[in-house]
Amino acid sequence: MMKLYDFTIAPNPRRVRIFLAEKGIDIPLQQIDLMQGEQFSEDFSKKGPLNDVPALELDDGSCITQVNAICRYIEALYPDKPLFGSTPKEIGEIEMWDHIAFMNGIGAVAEAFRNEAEGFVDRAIVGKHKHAQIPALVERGRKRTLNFFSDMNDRLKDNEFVAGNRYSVADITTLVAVDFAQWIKLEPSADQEHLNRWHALVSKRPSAQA
Ligand SMILES: N[C@@H](CCC(=O)N[C@@H](CS)C(=O)NCC(=O)O)C(=O)O
Repeated sequence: MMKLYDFTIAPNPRRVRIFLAEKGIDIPLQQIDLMQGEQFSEDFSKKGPLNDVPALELDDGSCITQVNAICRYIEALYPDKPLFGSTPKEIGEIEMWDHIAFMNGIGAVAEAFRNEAEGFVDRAIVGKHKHAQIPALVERGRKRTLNFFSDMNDRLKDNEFVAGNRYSVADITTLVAVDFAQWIKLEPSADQEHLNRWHALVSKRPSAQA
């Protein structure tokens, strides 16, 4: 029986929950309270190298961490309704846009948030190593987030979904990035009509509630 280590309010575990919901797969969840520092407990430290969630525990007790790795494992187990594409071109394009959404979307918001939030002193980078907050990165992260909105608005002008004409894991990562931006009080502007059209569309899918 697999188990997913999760923290409901955190953005990265939500990516896996949405992925599972799209696939119609139910996996028991166990909360790791990041605000209480449970990710640094002796037990959870054995689960993966970065003390982060999500982490997927397999039947043999081993764990896979990192959203992309977990979702690829699930996709390999349950290839129906592929979310990483079917043809070589689709696979390449989905990977490309998923990576962009993680780096320039989730990465940008995290940069602004973690370098400012009080609870993240010396925790500006995920993991057990201490990294001081750098105040200048707050403004940079915010600027990068706004650039991400603008780039995705351009992308979605001629594409129904982020990686083309079908819903994929790149939509999941982009949705979570846009919603995560609320943590730094940013959202797409009203005139970013393509991004707003797409956001309303993917938010309506039942999986978005996961
Ligand atoms: N690159 C990682 C990102 C995971 C990540 O950043 N997880 C956050 C929650 S959204 C975390 O576990 N943070 C632990 C901490 O802040 O100490 C992945 O793909 O899974």
